[in-house]
Amino acid sequence: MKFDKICILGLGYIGLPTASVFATHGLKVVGVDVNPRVIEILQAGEIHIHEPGLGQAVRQAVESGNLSVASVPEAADAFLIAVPTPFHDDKRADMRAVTSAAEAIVPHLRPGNLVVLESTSPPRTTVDLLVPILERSGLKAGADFHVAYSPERVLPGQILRELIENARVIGGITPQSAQAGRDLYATFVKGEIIQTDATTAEMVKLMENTYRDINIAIANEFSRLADRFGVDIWEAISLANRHPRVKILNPGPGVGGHCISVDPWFLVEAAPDLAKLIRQARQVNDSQPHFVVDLVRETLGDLRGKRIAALGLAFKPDVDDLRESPAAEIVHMLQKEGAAVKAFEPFKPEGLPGIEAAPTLEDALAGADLVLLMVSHTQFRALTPAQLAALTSCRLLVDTVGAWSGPAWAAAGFDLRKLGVRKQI
Ligand code: SAJ
Repeated sequence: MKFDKICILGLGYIGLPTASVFATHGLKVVGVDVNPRVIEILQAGEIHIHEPGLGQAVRQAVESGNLSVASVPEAADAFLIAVPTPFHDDKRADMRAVTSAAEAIVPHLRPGNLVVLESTSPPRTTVDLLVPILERSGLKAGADFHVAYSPERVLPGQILRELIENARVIGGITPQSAQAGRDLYATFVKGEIIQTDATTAEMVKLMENTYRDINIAIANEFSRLADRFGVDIWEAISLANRHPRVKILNPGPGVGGHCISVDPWFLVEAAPDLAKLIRQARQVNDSQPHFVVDLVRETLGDLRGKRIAALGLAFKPDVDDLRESPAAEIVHMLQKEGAAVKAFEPFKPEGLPGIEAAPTLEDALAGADLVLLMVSHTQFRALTPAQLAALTSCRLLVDTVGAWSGPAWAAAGFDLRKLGVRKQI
């Protein structure tokens, strides 16, 4: 199938890079977002998210004349849905954005079109939710138009490279739909393109993130065990990983972001009787912030009135994304115990409501009783003991991400405590 024009619904972390890549590969792209602020920012030549290289990619796409933005969809050869699928308070998937995107496509759907869902969704969403909405057009899915599910698999921070290089799974509601999806993504994907059915593709995506969540959960549980037994978890992991078939991930303050901390719940929701290990892993990772607060309390004693400099609020290194961030949760928990926390997040200096944001590292460190490292941003990891010592008189450090190590810290007068390492007294 040949595609000249594509309409992309949702211009967030996935939709915007995808729109710009399609546009720079020669397609006419209409990017649609329901948020007027996003449209305004993009029309002014700016972008609303931080992702390395994205600003330039969007500018190039707009300058090529191939990318335009709008608040409603219009007729096109293909429609791509890349809207958020968060969860409700009870951890059930919130599919409202997918539903309204599908509804917005209906008036523009024509015979021969392709509709692709990229948003992470519970198993069977494409066939049970998306298709019935699209068929309100009076057209028959699979016969009159194609429908496919294609999970995005890109890593925030590396999106533009991974979009092009990663293997892509395309699940069609029919083999012809999968083939149409392949024809579309072949526009820019250099990785392998694998065709399957829609529900398998949905399940693949959920399995990938659940697999990672469970592997991080075991690393976090190991950090608790190491602490109990007087073992340095960072050393133990690096030794275990010398085994040719072992690759333990890193413990940390918890699992955040809008993917790994969310997606496994879609499987739990769909089959609670079967997804027991998945639920347990989620609970382990969700409870990790408590272990960080315990560590801070053990180090500082009663937290009332104590001043803590929190380094990092993002959900992971070198991104500006604060969604589901364990670091932010830890700050709130410390505040509840009476600590005065000043947080410095270099990628989002304004921080979050309810958290005192320090505009600079120096500002966060001023007068601190303890420095709490929660995100392994390059900038923090690169700090030497001498540099930090010059910035603050505080000598009490808690590192929850294994970024700082070695005798130089003690030599510079620091008392460095780490998650998963019991201080031997
Ligand atoms: N984390 C750890 N320890 C580790 C690795 C990560 O605690 O060893 C934490 C991070 O700090 C972060 C969270 O886990 O809080 C998730 O970070 P991540 O880098 O593992 O993953 P995401 O959420 O940025 O992106 C994931 C990726 N999925 C997999 O690696 C299987 C990405 O490929 C997906 O496209 C993305 O989810 C998504 O959009 O679903």
